[in-house]
Amino acid sequence: VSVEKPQDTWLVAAYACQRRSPLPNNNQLLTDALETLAEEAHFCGHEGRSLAFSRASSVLKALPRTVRRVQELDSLPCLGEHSKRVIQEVLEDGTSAEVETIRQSEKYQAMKLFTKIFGVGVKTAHQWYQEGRRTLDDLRGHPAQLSKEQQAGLIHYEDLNTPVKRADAEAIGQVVREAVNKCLPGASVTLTGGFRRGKPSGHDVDLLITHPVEGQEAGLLKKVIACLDQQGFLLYHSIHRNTFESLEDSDQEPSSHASSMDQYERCFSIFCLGDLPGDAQEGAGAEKPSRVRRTSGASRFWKAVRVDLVVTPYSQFPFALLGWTGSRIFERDLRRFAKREKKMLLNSHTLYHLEQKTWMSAASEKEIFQHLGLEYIPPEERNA
Ligand code: TTP
Ligand code: MN
Ligand code: MN
Ligand code: MN
Repeated sequence: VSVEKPQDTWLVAAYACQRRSPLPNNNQLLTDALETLAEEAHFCGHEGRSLAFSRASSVLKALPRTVRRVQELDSLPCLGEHSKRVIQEVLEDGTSAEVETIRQSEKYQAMKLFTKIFGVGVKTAHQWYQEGRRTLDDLRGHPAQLSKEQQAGLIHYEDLNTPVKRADAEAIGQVVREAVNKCLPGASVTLTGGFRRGKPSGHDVDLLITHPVEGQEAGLLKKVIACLDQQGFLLYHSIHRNTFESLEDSDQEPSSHASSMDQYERCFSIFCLGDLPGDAQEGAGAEKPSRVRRTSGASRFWKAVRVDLVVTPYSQFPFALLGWTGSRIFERDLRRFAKREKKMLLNSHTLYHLEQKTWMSAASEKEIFQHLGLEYIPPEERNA
């Protein structure tokens, strides 16, 4: 919670999960600069440094108005010397020489280009950079060296790097809802990720699937995928067991909950979202998407869209919802707060009390905040 004090300084809590971060960001110029530094550090494998810049940026997102003078920052947490120096530069000159140098550097640009390919992380991008590759065409020349995922990522590069609009996200949600209900009546589909936080657009569509009768959701993902595939909606898909732990900071995870994890599956996919002129006439739902087979490149009525599907048992639903709504910094700080301040381990399945050695159940996100002794922050204010 940030409160503006009369002497023009702010009180901002140290953990992102204790702050309200609504969407209008009053300090975009500053946060963009800090996020470039965070990204550059990430590209170089300096995760601690990257996180520090991300946290600094996140703090500025919680401020109720635009920063004008660097002195206003004195009371704020998470702002290191380096971040403050860059902020000062941007405040004075409108731009930071360090940030501009990074943005124009060959390495940053190549890393940025490569990591925007679906299925490519920093490690792969860096390897390609070391091998002297710089463009997408450099990669297209060696398709055998690419995973299936990366090949799909290259084919649909332009579409997948065009922001997905909310209407498209809702339309895909509806398509998935219909498929899910065909496979398992009574199951629900919830739009999570950035769209649940109120963002008008995003890089993908995150959907969470569950059924109120625990256990009914087992095996559902495979059926839903088969159903969607049969209807021609899928350009690419791969099913994984939940891999949150390996992607995120794994040091904060309870070690044994394998049995509950077996039912927790996710699918990375690329949807074919289209509006056939013919289909639009079908009914009132002009928004209703329909797949269109790829024919020639000339005039297209379809677009490739990244979709993440996650199936969760009902008892874990609030944890999954909280875990998949983000933002990433908000999630990170929830877990860090739980561990450091409450001696609890939080992930997208459970909350575990380390000292009482008990799992704490929750029927809603609100109950999870309560267990953690945190004021409830609605999704629209989790844009940390
Ligand atoms: P993203 O879809 O990566 O991000 P986003 O929806 O906030 O933003 P964008 O509009 O760019 O899509 O991730 C959404 C949330 O899902 C994020 O808070 C973390 C969570 N998540 C997992 O739980 N497991 C994973 O493996 C990944 C990649 C994300
Ligand atoms: Mn998303
Ligand atoms: Mn996602
Ligand atoms: Mn887990």
